[in-house]
Amino acid sequence: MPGDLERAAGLLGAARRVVVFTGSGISAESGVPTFRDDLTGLWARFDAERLATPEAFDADPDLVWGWYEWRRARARAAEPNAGHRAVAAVEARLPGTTVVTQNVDDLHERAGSRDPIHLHGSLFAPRCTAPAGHPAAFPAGGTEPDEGRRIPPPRCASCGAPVRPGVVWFGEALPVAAFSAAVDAATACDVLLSVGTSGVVYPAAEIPRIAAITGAAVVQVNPEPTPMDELYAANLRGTAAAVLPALVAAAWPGERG
Ligand code: BV8
Repeated sequence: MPGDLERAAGLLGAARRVVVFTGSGISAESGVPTFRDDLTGLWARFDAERLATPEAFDADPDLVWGWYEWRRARARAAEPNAGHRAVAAVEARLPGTTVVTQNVDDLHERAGSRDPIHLHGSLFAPRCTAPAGHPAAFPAGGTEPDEGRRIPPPRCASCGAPVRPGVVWFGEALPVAAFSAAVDAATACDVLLSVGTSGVVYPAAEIPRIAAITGAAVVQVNPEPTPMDELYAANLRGTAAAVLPALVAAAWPGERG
C-alpha cells in the first residue's frame, strides 16, 4: 500500500483534469448500506436488484415506495463522511474536476461537491409515472418510515398518476445527458479516482474503463479486490474515509485540506 499511495499521490498531484467516480462504498461510513450488502432487518428477505426494477414497482408499488422512503430517510439522517469531504477538497484544489456518482443519496452535495453527475438518479427527485415524467413533490411532513413498511406512493398533483422514485431501475436506460457528460469527462481526464464500487453495474462501470483505455491513470480506492484491479495504475486497499484524506494530503503536501 505505501508504494501505491505514493504513486497515486504523485499522479493526483500532477493531474490537470480529474474525474472522481463513486459507488455506494463511499457512503458506507456514513451508515448508508452499500448496494450489495445484505439488506438488513425486514428487507433481508428481498434482493435489492429485484426491488430496484419497474416490474417490482408495477407488481407492488406500496412495497417499493416504502423501501425507497426508508432509504431516503436513512440518507437524510446520514452525514457526509471524510471521504465525501476529501472529494470536495479535490474539486476545490483542481477546478474542472468532475464527480460522477452511481449513488442516489445527496452526500456529495452536502459535503460541498458542486454539481455531481448522478448516473442512477436521486432519492430526492421523485417523478410522475405518466409519460411526461414531470417532477413531483414528496408529501409534506409525514412520519419517518420504519423499515419494511408499505407506503402507497403519492399521486401526481398535475395528473393524478402515481409518483415513482427518481432513480434509474435495472432494465431502464440511464439519463442520456448524464451518461454522455460522464463519458466526455472520462475521455478528457488524465486521472480518474474510482472509489467504493464493485464495478459490476453497466453501463456505469464503463466510465473508469473508458478513462483507462483513453490514456488516463486510474486509481482505485476499495477495501476489497474488484474485477478492475489489473486495469488500474494504483489500487489503494482501504475505506474511502480513511484513504481519500490521506491521498489528498500526500498529493498536495503542506496545503490545508
Ligand atoms: C440498462 C439506482 C439498458 C436504483 C442502480 C438485463 C436486462 C437489462 C439490463 C441488464 C440485464 N442484465 C444486465 C443488465 C445490465 C444492468 C446491469 O448492469 N446489471 C448488473 C447487476 C449485471 N444494468 C442496467 O439494467 C442499467 N440499464 O442496462 O438499460 C437499456 C438501454 C436502453 C433502453 C432501455 C434499457 C441500469 C443500471 C442502474 C440500476 N440502478 N441504482 C437504486 O439505487 O435503488 S444500480 C446500483 O448499483 C446503485 O446505484 C449502486 O451504486 C450501483 C453499483 O453498485 P456499487 O455502487 O458498486 O455498490 P456495490 O454494493 O456493488 O459495491 C460497493 C463497493 O464498495 C464494494 O466493492 C465494497 O467492497 C466497497 N466498499 C464497502 N465499504 C467501503 C467500500 N469502498 C470504500 N469505502 C468503504 N467504506
